[in-house]
Amino acid sequence: MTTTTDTPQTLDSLSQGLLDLLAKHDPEAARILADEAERQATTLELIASENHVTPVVMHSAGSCLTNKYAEGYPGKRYYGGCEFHDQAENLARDRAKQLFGCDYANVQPHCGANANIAAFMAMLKPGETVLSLPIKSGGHLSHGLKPNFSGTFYNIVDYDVDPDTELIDYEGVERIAKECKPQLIICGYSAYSRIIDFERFRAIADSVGAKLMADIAHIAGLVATGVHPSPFPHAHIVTTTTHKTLRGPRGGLVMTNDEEVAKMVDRKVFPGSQGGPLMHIIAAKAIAFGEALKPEFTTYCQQIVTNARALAQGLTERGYRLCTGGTDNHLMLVDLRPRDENLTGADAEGWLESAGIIVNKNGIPNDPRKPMVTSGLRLGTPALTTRGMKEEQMKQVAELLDRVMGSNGNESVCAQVREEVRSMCGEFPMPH
Ligand code: DSN
Repeated sequence: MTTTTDTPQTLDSLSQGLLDLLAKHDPEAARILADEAERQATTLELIASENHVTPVVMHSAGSCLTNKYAEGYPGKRYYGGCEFHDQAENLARDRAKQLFGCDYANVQPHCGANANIAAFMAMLKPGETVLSLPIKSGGHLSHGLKPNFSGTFYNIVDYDVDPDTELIDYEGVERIAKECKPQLIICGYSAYSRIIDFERFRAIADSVGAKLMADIAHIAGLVATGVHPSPFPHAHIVTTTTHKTLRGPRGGLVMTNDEEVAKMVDRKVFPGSQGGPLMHIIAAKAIAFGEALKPEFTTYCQQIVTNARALAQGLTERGYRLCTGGTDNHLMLVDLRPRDENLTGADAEGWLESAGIIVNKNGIPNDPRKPMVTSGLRLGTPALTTRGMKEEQMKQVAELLDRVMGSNGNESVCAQVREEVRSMCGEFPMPH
């Protein structure tokens, strides 16, 4: 068992203070938090949808605003005592609008899936048709997976990536849209490494009288800083999470330029699908958006992409195949089979974790293996870039990844890599 005194020095002072307090108050919970802090500080985080927030964002997410009910919106609450909650929500809304260059923002969704529930309810009647990319090809479960609310209450039609290039098949999207006449077309993905052509999607939507929804959960930070083109003015509605490349607290956000859509979104978030907003998280969103408006955040996002390209190159040189041939953003989908046809994503994920490298297995387009096995890994650079790593470290990470996978998870190789990872993490501490 790790005690709080074993917590790495990279822990920020407020986290250390909390752990000290908790060690007296609830040692069992203190141990869990201390162990997780140590895990994060001493491993390489390559999950494309994760990041390390700054201490101010982290601790604002645990502030006194958690004590308050504030159902409603600024100036129109169902509870008294909301003066500062109104200010916090207005600050978050104004900064979101400034960051993404749009007219309306709802900062209340608890997460990305909740943002998408509100967006579906605002744009569609139950049973209407949605054209989207399925999860097996890089889409998200809230874009139409059968057991999800989206697949349960709406008529979902799939488009796909081109089987040869693995790029979005825009001609296919257009052809299927003309056939199925959807009310809504969704673009924006969880495992797609290339630029999304929002303008082309809008032209397709217009040609069939559909609305366009862009879910920029993964690329939000890149969009906010101009490192990826913006879905505005093309999309009628834009949803996102706030905790991936945007590096805010875990949460969701819905944006639009259309006043009527904005009114519907507000109604569908509250009371449509949520009750009391998480005001502590909304305050932390405001603070994270403030960070993202600073010039250094643009430099950070540019480095995320530079790092992704360097990591991609390192893996390609070692015999792995990158879906679509590479990356334009923060992530890459790695086909493991050319390196070793028996290598699975599930095996690689387990071996790498034992070596201190955290990844997720991920199906590749037309993957013959099941989703819990897969032939691929999805890797992303937002978290390592937050720690200050650059191209040189990405080459090193590619070498470490290959050493583990090339050894078939050999225990002594994993143990040796674990030590090298620990020492790299010491050189590149967590935000503190
Ligand atoms: N689960 C997230 C991801 O990893 O991409 C999407 O919500």
